[in-house]
Amino acid sequence: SAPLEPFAVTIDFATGALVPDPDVLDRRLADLDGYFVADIDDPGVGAYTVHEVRVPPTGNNLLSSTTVLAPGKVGDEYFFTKGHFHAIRDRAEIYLTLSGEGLLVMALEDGRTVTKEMRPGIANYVPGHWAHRSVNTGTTPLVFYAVYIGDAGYDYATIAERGFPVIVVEGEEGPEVRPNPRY
Ligand code: M6P
Ligand code: ZN
Repeated sequence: SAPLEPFAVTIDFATGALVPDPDVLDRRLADLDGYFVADIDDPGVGAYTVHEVRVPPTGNNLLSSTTVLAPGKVGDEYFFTKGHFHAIRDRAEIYLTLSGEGLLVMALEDGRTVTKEMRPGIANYVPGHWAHRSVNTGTTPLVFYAVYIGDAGYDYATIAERGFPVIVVEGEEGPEVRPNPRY
């Protein structure tokens, strides 16, 4: 296909806002119904916003976005993104954290799980085949920039049905990663 024109976007590291910012997706707790162990009190509460850089979603392009994940908990569980496998399973992704703190939970289909710290300056590499979810364990928005292969696509169904093998909860001494009782 014909070359695209080179371009740039400006990223506000504190808010995740892009300039220009044509494609913004808002997720409320209502969109995460059934994802937490405890019931959601207020489905209207905002959970996260995704700001997407607009390029064609093809295998020769890199899609990218910022995600702004609010601090908060449902029961003992910190707010998280839905999480997904890529529809094309082997497609990889990089997360660069811009502000806040959290955990990146990654799981293979056989249930093997790896959890990595997210904080400003850390670039997390998510190889193909690993489902990925970010969790805000802090008290400020967790903001990160994601880059992934354009034709990766989304498989939400597996996570929506089974969840991740682990949950991240507030324990006595801070965040704890525990087995998911419903996995
Ligand atoms: C990151 C990327 C996006 C993803 C977003 C929210 O920005 O991985 O592709 O859409 O996080 O995560 P989810 O789609 O799982 O809700
Ligand atoms: Zn992804």
